[in-house]
Amino acid sequence: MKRKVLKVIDGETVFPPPIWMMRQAGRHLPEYRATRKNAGGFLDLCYSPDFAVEVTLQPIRRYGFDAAILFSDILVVPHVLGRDLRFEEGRGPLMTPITTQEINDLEINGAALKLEAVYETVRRLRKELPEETTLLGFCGAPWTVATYMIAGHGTPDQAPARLFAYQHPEAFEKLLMDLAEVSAEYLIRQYEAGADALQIFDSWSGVLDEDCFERFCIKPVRYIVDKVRAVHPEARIIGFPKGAGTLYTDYREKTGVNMLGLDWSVPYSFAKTLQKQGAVQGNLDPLRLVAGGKALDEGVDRILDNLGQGPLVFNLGHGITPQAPIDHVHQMINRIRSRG
Ligand code: 1CP
Repeated sequence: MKRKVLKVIDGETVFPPPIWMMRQAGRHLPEYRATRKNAGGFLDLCYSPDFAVEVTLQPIRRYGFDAAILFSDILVVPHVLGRDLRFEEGRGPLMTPITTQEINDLEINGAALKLEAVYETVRRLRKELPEETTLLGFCGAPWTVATYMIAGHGTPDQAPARLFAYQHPEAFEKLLMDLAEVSAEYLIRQYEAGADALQIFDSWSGVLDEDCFERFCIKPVRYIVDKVRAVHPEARIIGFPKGAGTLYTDYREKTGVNMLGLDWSVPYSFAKTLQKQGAVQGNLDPLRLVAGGKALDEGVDRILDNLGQGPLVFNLGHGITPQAPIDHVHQMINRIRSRG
C-alpha cells in the first residue's frame, strides 16, 4: 500500500487531498499541554520516546490526519553541538549567542549519534501509527537554525544573523556547512528508523536578499539533499522556504527537493505554475483557522479550487497558532473531505 502523501509527493493527484498541519502536535491541544506538564521541561518531551510518541499520536487520534510529524524541535541539532538551550514557558527558545571563536571550535563528529532518543521515537511511531498514515521526519534548514544560534532567541527579521553573516562571512559559512553536515546525518538516521519522508523547515528564508538566499538557503539545503540521496536515492524530501516569493522556483530546481511547502502569501497563479513542476503543500493562512466561519471556508475552497486538480497536500501556510479552536480544525477537515 502506498500512503497518500507519498503518492502526492511522487506527482499523483489525490482528491480530496491528504491533510496534515504544521505544528499539529502542540499547544492548541489540551492533551499536549497536560503531557508537557508531566514531562517536566520541553526538552524532556523531545528526548523521551514515551512522551514524544504520545504527543506525536495525539493529533492523529483526534483528527485522523494523513501524516504525523515526529515530535521534536529544530533546535535539538545545536543542542547536541553543545549549545545551551532553554525553553521558557511563553518565551520560546533561548540560547547563548554563539561567537566566531566558538564556531571555529564546533565539533560535529558524532553529534547526530547523540539524538538516538529521536530515532527510537521514530521506530516506535512507525509501529504504532495506522498503516495508512505517513510519518514525517524533519530538521531545520541550516540558515533558520543559525539565526537562533546567533541571536539567542527568535527575532522578527533575523537582523542579528544577517549582520553577522556580512561581518564574519567565513565563520558564518563554516557554521552553515557544519549544520548541513549534522542535519544530513540526522535526516538519514530518521529515514533509516522508519520516517517515510523528510521535511526541511527553512522558516526564515524570506528575510534574505537574492544573493544571500542562494548562498545561505539553497547551497546548504542542496548539500543536505545530495547527502541524503547519496545513501538513499529514493528518499522523498519536502522543502519549506517560507517567504521565498518568486525564488520558490529556484529553490526546487536547485536544491532538488521533491515537494514545496508554500506559505500563504504565495498567489494561486504562481502556486499553479509551481505545481506544474511538482507537488506542492499548503497554504492556508493559520489565522483563518483562528477566525473560523466564512473566512475559513473561503480559504479552504480557494485552495481546493486552484490547486485541487494537481498534486497537493493540504496544509497551513505556517504552523497552527496555540489559540486556534479545535472545532475550527474539524470544520476545515470536514470541508476538505466533503469535497470528495
Ligand atoms: O507538530 C509539530 O510540528 C511538532 C514538532 C515541532 C516542529 C516541526 C516543534 C515543536 N517545533 C518544530 C519546528 C520548529 N521549531 C520551527 C520550524 C517551524 C516553524 O517555523 O514553525 C522553528 C522555527 C522552531 C523554533 C521554535 N521552537 C519556536 C519558534 C521561536 C520563535 O520565536 O521564532 C518555538 C516557540 C519552539 C518551541 C516549540 N517547538 C515545538 C513546540 C510544540 C514548541 C512550543 C513549546 C512549548 O510547549 O511551550
